[in-house]
Amino acid sequence: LRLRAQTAHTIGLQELARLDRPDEPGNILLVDGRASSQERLVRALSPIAEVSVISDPQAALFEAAENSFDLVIVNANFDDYDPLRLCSQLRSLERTRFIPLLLVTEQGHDEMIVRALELGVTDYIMRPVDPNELVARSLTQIRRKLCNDRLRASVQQTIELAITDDLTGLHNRRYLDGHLKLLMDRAGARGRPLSICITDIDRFKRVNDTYGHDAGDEVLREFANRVRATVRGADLACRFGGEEFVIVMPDTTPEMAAIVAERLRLMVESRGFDIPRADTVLSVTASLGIASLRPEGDTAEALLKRADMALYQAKNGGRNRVVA
Ligand code: GH3
Ligand code: MG
Ligand code: MG
Ligand code: MG
Repeated sequence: LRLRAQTAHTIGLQELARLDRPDEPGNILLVDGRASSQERLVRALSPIAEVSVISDPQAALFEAAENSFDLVIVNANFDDYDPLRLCSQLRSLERTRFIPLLLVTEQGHDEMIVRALELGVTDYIMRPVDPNELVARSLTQIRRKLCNDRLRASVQQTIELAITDDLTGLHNRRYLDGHLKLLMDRAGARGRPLSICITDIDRFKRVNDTYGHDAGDEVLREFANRVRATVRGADLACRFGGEEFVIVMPDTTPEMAAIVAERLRLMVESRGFDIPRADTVLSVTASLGIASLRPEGDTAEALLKRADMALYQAKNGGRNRVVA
C-alpha cells in the first residue's frame, strides 16, 4: 500500500493520465502458418501497428524473445503443430511473459480456448476474423501492455529512488536494513564468512565549519566514489547516515576485510579531495571499524554494534586507522 501511494505521488496525476493514453503505435508479431490469412490479417492490422509476420512457430519464440513486441497474435492454423505449445512457451519465458497473447481460433474449439486461457493467453478471436473486431481486440491489448510497461518502469524508478542515497548515489540505510540480514542468513546457511566495515570521516564537522555545507557535500560525494572504487561487485556499499558509510562484504574473512578497509583508508588519505567550489584541495582521513559474522548465530544489530565499537576504538586510538 505504501509503495502504491509513493508511486502515485512520484509519477503525479498528469503522468497517471498519460499512462492511459499511449501515443506510439504498437508492435505486433503475427504467427501464422498460411500465406493467405497472413495477408488478410496484416491488411487489417497495419493501420494500427507495425506488424512482423512469421510462419514457423518455433522461430516465433526466438523472435518474440529477441525483440520488444506489444502483442503476439497466434493464428492456430499450423500443420502438425499444437499452437498452445507456443503459447505456453511464450508464457514461461522471462522475456515474453508480459506480452499479451491473442489466439485466433475456430468456432467449436471450446476446449482449446479453455486450455489457452488457463495457460495465460490474454484474449481470443474466432474465424472468420472480422477485421474490425481484430483491430479492437488488438488495440485493447496493446494499450494495456504499453500502460503496464510505463507503470512497471515507474515502480522500478520509485524503488530505485527509495533505496538510493540522493547525495552519493550509493544505497541508503533503508536498503541496508532490508539486505544485511538477508546476506547474513545466506552466508550462515552456506557456512561462508561475511564481514562488515563501518567508516566515518574524521573531523568532518571542520570541513563544514570552514568551507561550508556544500563543500562538505562534495567531500561526501568524492568519499563515496572512493568507496565505490574499493569494493567488489558482490559487496554492498551504503551511506549509513551523515558521514558514515557501511560496506557489507560477503565471502570475506576478518583478515581480508581488514585489507579492504586498509586499502580504502589509504585511498582516502593518499590523494587530496578536490573541492572546486571552495577552490581548494582538502586532506581527508577516515576511521574504520570491522566486524564479522559469528557462525554460532548473530543479528544484524549485534554485528553493526560490534563494527561500531571497533570504529569507536579507531577514533579513540587517534583516527585515520582500521580496527578489526
Ligand atoms: P569525528 O572524527 O569524531 O567523526 O568528528 P566529526 O566532526 O566527523 O564528527 P561529528 O559527528 O561531530 O560531525 C559530523 C558532521 O557531519 C556533523 C554534520 O553537520 C555533518 N553532516 C552530516 N550529514 C551531512 C551532509 O549530508 N552534508 C554535510 N555537508 N554535512 C553533513
Ligand atoms: Mg562523530
Ligand atoms: Mg566523523
Ligand atoms: Mg559520524
